[in-house]
Amino acid sequence: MVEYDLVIKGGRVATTEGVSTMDVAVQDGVITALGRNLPQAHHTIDAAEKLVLPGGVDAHCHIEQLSGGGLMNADTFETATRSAAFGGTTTVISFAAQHRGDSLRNVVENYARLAADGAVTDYAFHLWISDPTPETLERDLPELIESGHRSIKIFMTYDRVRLLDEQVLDVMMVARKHGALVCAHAENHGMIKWMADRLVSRGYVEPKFHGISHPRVCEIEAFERLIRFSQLLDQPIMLFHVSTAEGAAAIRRARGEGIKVFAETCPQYLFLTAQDLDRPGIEGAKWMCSPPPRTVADQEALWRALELGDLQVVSSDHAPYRFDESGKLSAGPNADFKQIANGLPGLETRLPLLFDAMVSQGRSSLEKFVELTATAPAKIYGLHPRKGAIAVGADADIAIWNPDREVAFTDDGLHDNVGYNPFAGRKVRGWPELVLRRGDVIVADGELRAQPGSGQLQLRGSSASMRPTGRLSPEFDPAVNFGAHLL
Ligand code: DUC
Ligand code: ZN
Ligand code: ZN
Repeated sequence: MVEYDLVIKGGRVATTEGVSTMDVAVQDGVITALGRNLPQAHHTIDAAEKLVLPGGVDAHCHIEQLSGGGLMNADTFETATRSAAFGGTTTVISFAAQHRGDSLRNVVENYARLAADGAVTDYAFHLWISDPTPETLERDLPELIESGHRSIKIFMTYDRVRLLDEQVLDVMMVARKHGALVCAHAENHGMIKWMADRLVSRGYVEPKFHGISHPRVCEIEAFERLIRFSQLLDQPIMLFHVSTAEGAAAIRRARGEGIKVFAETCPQYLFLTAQDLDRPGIEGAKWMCSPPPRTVADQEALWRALELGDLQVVSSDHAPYRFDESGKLSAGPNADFKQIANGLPGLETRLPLLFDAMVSQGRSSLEKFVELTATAPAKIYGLHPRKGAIAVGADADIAIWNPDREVAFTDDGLHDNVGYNPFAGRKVRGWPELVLRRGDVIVADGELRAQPGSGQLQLRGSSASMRPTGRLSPEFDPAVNFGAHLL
């Protein structure tokens, strides 16, 4: 008797808990059974010798978005999510980016419309706040959080978008009241601006000096500052794109103190260094991102921090700009580093790079790979239990990997609209050959099989990661603050 729409037969199925050979049955886009010798289905996929992994969840990517510097990035929802799908990712969280003067409600409506037209993966939005007016804080933000947009992004640097400390506290207070996670680009603004001006005024203008203008201590200072805000208000935070050993250590210490801090790093901090920007002329612009890639010792410290759980998530921070006048060279071929857009494409390469390092080369385990790239981000951002795991009741978002397939990255092999690959020249072993989203095959035989607009918006409930610990700081505790009620 035919019971299921689809059975994926005989693959090695991986969760954060282990790997075992079994069948996966799918009905109406949802995983309905896991086991051996499951009955017949309308469709069967033979996964013998293959790995059956949850589709990746990429929780940090910039899509069809105006940057902090005011430049439109190169990808639409269609091109970015197409690229994600080819790389085995089935859910992305990008930004609904409020710029000053924008109504947050309109911003979210606009991004939702763009994604509804173009996305081929499922998607959610971080609410990017750069204009915390009373209307934003008292009306739009609470309503949007309660309606399922459960994460907020704030910047501590970039002139056009950064918030002052007291504005950060205002945003955190709203998040606390309504149940959202506050994610941050945390770098010290003054140090960066001062260093950049000093470098340029002395003629140090090439892309490699971008890295020097973001001293490692500016990450450490801003992490520490935001951690203390989190402690003061008992509001959970997520520190984006950790790049330094000392940054990871600051997070480890804070977590040891019982402060609810989560943290992310990205492939560029695990695989690139400052030397990658040291190219003739302006070519180093291709590797310019903020924070900048650091040293091999930092890479090792970040890997260790991921393994120990100090850092929980690896996202791409896909921020796509072409190496031409529409993107990196918008200020001309002789621009100084201050005039060059920051960011790298990474939606498609994130999973293969990590799989190769963690699984093929044996740095870690398949279980940990699944955790960092799918299960942990789904849980932290409130997408669990629908997303991020091969489990009964979860959406059938599945990537079937050939663990032996070798791929050499080149500049023209990706499916985004960027035109170069910052990891070109590297070889990886392990590739997602067949990708399903809610039970539908969206990538097979090197071809996209999904229509633009077939991705769905994922509204989220408040998750455990978003809840305060309940340990009030003394200044917020009426028992010791002379009875003041401040929450
Ligand atoms: N830095 C950011 O802060 N955002 C996008 C990409 C980058 O390099
Ligand atoms: Zn950032
Ligand atoms: Zn970013």
